Amino acid sequence: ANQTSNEASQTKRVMVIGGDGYCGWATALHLSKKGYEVAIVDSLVRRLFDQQLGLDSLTPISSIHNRIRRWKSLTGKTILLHIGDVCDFEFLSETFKSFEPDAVVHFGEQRSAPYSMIDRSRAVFTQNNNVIGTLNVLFAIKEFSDQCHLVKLGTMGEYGTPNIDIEEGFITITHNGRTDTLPYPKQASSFYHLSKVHDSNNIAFTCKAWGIRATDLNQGVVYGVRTDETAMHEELYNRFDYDGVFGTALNRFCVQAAVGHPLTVYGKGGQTRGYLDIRDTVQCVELAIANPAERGEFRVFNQFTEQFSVNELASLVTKAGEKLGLEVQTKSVPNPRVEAEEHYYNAKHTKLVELGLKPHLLSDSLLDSLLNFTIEFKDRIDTKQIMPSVSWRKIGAKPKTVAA
Ligand code: NAD
Ligand code: USQ
Repeated sequence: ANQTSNEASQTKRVMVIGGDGYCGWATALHLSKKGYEVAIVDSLVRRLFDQQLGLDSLTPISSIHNRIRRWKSLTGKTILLHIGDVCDFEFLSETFKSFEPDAVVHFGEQRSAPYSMIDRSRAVFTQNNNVIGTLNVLFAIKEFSDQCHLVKLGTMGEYGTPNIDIEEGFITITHNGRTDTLPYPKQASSFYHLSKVHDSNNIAFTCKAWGIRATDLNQGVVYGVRTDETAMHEELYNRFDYDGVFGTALNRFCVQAAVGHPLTVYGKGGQTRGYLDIRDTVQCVELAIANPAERGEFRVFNQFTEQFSVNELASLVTKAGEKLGLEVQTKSVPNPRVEAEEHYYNAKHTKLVELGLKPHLLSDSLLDSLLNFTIEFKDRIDTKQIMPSVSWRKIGAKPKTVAA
């Protein structure tokens, strides 16, 4: 039987790695509100990328210290904070020994596909940061908290766009008369997405070899910004990326509509992906924690609620914008990426629903409030950051153009 979050929250100490980021901050607050003991671990490297590339969140975001102080003053709840890099094993060991987590939610990676395709040094940074960081988390669990459940953020992009249905992690294949259930084939299409494939393999292996319990959440593209907790005070606001490096499809389109920039559909726009509302990200992570994997089990959940093509998103934003009196145009931008622009896509996503996920589907009212939110912060939009600046084919050709 599934545990309810109330029962589970009595005992659970949850370490949120990457808890200063977009998904991590919303999740840390949600878990704290639900009564979990939360410790945020973050190197703050994401704030540094913004400074290095001259980018900024649409929303002004407070320092992590002020965020946590504000949360305490509003709710009386304490969130512990450990600033450091999970690639530094000494730091991670101390953090594990002092906090003794029952569960670790690992969001703490370099998560932008374009960032990983800027040049060689960013490609190497991405794979080093992500793969070694996760490997260190696995070693820390083995050495210091071997009952601890790892909830790891993966990506739907690990599967690519095969011409058959996508299963949740595993596929049963009959070959030359014999049958086996095997990891679903991976065809990632950026050095970032590939880092997640490498992580999944390392996690699956340590579940077998050491009996680690792990859930790999293959998340789709997240949209939205407000959750119940981040909406409580401006110092709790979440980040909202709209630039060509860290901004993701639907969020970018809303900002573009707000400033009258044509929606940037890359290539033919038939690229189809799984999407979810950030309010469902926090719900899914809590469900995974409340219903942990068994010892030695490597579970994979596909974490998204609906599929859309880029063209469908553009047309939804156009309609929603028109209702608000915005004139929204779409422009086909030469695709900076190497990806299929017209393809079959049908991915399963039932396991989180079976655990109790109640999805917030993309609705007119959500699009309306997201558009109004972007309009509210319109003066902060730097339109120079909107067009894509990183090319998959010309990687490293002009490394300075991104910073300029
Ligand atoms: P984000 O960049 O906003 O947050 C990531 C956080 O991790 C940042 O605060 C960063 O400083 C921290 N971090 C990075 N490397 C670290 C390290 N070595 N040690 C400690 N902290 C480190 O990203 P996000 O959008 O919140 O994504 C969180 C996770 O969810 C990522 O793993 C990402 O791949 C995954 N994901 C995100 C989306 C999305 O649409 N945003 C979709 C699918 C999956
Ligand atoms: N796209 C456009 N126009 C834009 C931005 C994107 O057409 O202005 C297209 C892209 O070419 C791609 C699709 O939209 O085909 C999605 O791109 P994205 O930038 O929204 O998302 P992606 O690069 O895949 O990465 C994001 C997160 C990443 C996460 C991934 C989930 O940054 O951390 O892993 O979504 S998934 O897409 O399921 O792999």
